Amino acid sequence: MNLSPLYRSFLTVSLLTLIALLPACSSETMSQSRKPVQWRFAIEETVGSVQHKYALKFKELVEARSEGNIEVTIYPYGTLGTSDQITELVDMGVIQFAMASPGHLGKLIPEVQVFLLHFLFSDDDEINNKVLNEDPELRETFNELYARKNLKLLSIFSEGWQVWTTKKSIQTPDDFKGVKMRVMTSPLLLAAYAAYGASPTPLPYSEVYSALQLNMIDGQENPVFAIQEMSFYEVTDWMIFARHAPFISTSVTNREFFDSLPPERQKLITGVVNELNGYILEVQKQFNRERLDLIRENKPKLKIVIELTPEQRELFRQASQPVREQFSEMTGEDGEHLLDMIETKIRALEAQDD
Ligand code: 6CS
Repeated sequence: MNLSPLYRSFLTVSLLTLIALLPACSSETMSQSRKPVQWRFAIEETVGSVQHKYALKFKELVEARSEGNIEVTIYPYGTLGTSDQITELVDMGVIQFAMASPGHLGKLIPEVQVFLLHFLFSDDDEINNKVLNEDPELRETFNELYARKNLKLLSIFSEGWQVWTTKKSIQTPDDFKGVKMRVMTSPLLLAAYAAYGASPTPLPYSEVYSALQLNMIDGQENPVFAIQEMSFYEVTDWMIFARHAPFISTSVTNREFFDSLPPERQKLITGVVNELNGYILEVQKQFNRERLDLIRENKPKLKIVIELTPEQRELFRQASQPVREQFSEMTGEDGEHLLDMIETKIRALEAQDD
């Protein structure tokens, strides 16, 4: 396999860390020895990110509510591997908790790619949050899809709007012609950018900066906070807000591990993650706002388009519609039903708000 040196060293570090972890693998039986039970939580982002804040709050609440009987260790991105590898570690039970973003998880659970469709979600994050976390029918459907892969879905949350950083100005679908756009690894994202005429290039998160620097790609998308902390703005010239899709992530645990827990521990976990939904919404809004200011300060020359005109957005919306058919082809009737459900529920809540 032709792996880049960065990726090769990344894999080596992951493997070594994994080996170091294995003998200490936690289990509930360890609680009998009065030592706190170890729960491991891997995130797909670095220290200081939205996912890190989520994991820190999870740790704080779980440790306090278990009165010191549980200790949570957080593994930031880069310590255990790529998103795909982290999901595998949860499936194997090596770690108990992780973030699993649909941008990567779609390879394993195609239906979660509904979260990647452009111009589906509401401009109002509270509405998206409500539909994704409080609608029993939708949650039941997703719970079942995750359970088939030995995962228990804990929560679904937005980390803010995806924003394009590119080497050239992109304001209409025509501008995307021939642009090598980095996407996460779920197949639907290839379809989403091919629909605009771009050349989508799937890459793990850790390789995006150097790929931009070496001109192997011409652009990428991520929420503002991630663009700042991964320094993607340093190696691009434009930052464009099209409000085409939110970056949605999910937190998960190993299903067998969760099912083996006593009911009060299960309740502890579900109580904490439910509480985190409102918390993380405020965190992401604050991070995305503050870090845009930091980017501006650090690179005054960056051309920032906030945001495309309604007419330009409409061109993208129209060009994105055929991708829904590709989603249906990838997921069959169940996926179509899921898409219908989400769309109907979001539009109904929007209508109530008007
Ligand atoms: O672009 C990515 O691959 C990553 N972006 C974010 C904001 N979180 C995790 C994901 O893997």
